[in-house]
Amino acid sequence: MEAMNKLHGEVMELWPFKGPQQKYVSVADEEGEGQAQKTKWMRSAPGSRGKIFRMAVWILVLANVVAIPAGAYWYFGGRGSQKTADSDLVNDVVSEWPAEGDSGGYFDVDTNSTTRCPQRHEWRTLSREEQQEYIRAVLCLRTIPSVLQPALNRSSYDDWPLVHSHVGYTTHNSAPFLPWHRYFLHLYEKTLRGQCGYSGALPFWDWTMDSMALEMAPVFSAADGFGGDGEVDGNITVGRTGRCVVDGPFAGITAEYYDVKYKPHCLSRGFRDFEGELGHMNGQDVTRESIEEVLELNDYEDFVVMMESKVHNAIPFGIGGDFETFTAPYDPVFFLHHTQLDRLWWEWQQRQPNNGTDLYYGHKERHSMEMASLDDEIDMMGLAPRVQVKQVMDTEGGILCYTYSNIE
Ligand SMILES: [Cu+2]
Repeated sequence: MEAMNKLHGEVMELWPFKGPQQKYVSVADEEGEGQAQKTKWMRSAPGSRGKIFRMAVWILVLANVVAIPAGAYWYFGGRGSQKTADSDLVNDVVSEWPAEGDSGGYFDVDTNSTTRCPQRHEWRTLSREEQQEYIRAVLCLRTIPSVLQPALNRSSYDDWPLVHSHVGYTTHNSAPFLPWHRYFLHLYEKTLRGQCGYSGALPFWDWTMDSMALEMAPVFSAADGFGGDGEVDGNITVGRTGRCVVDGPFAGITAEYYDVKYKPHCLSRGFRDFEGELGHMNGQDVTRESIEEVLELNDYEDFVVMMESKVHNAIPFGIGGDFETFTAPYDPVFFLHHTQLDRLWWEWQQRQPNNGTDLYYGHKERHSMEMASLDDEIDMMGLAPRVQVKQVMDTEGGILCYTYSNIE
């Protein structure tokens, strides 16, 4: 137990806290470029909205909950969708969004379902063709230009770790951890569909099915997944155990950043368990039983804290390499992991009154004493327009339209 805590402590040190903007500036200087981006990404200092606002917010929220579900039609805009109260706001979001191609619609809409929203499925339940199609679309991101750093000749693939390490960073250890990642995933899914012709929904990795031996999970298959552990006996590239991923479709791809430092290196993993033994990961925090304990917490703040500190952290800790820093989205498994976390939040919401769409409490952002509100904005650093937290509370309303396949 002591060894385990020590290792956890070391991981936390790898997740340092400094002003994200300052860090970006230093990265840009290191490269001698990117000046134009700086001012665009300066975030305003948090205001000093008092707690007294919470009551007023609640009234607004209750009024809004009625209007939100109507917005679900947006996703299928152009297919006879209805104009709704939310659609103006959504249209604003869409019009600012870079060219959204027609991707031909989801192949996986559950026609037996009462909802028209597509279902996200577990990775291993996809057909081999669907898996290959998803991998193709993810790799396609490496061929299209970056939205955030076009001058640096980066690709769209680089945008995701950049956003996550700069603005996503401030949402960890605080209330927006779940809604921020929900919007982030939604944008990723939209980009795969709009820019890379992907017609499916985001897959998730239900690690509860692999908790006995996470390293054997199908997502790490070289033939049908995202490749496996870093090279056995390879040189350490990043972090304590990261070594180049040498099999599967992502072998040899370059990650430009590590955490917030410009440090081009091969995509790296370094599986390890709590004892520091390589090649193996501990799954006790991601068993169905331990997840169930977390899902039973009825208070949002208790829930989000446990989701992040226990459930979420177990996977980056075990995978190591790029995944254990804030540039984790370089590892494509990041998105399957977070989609699973989003699914568990969705499951938790369904157990609450009103589908949990108004349950949102805690600190507004990391290291902030200000309290969170459903009116808070989700910042994507210029990758996409800001939206309010309340717009992503319902996966089948507001700006979102997706659901998850049934829990086994
Ligand atoms: Cu994150």
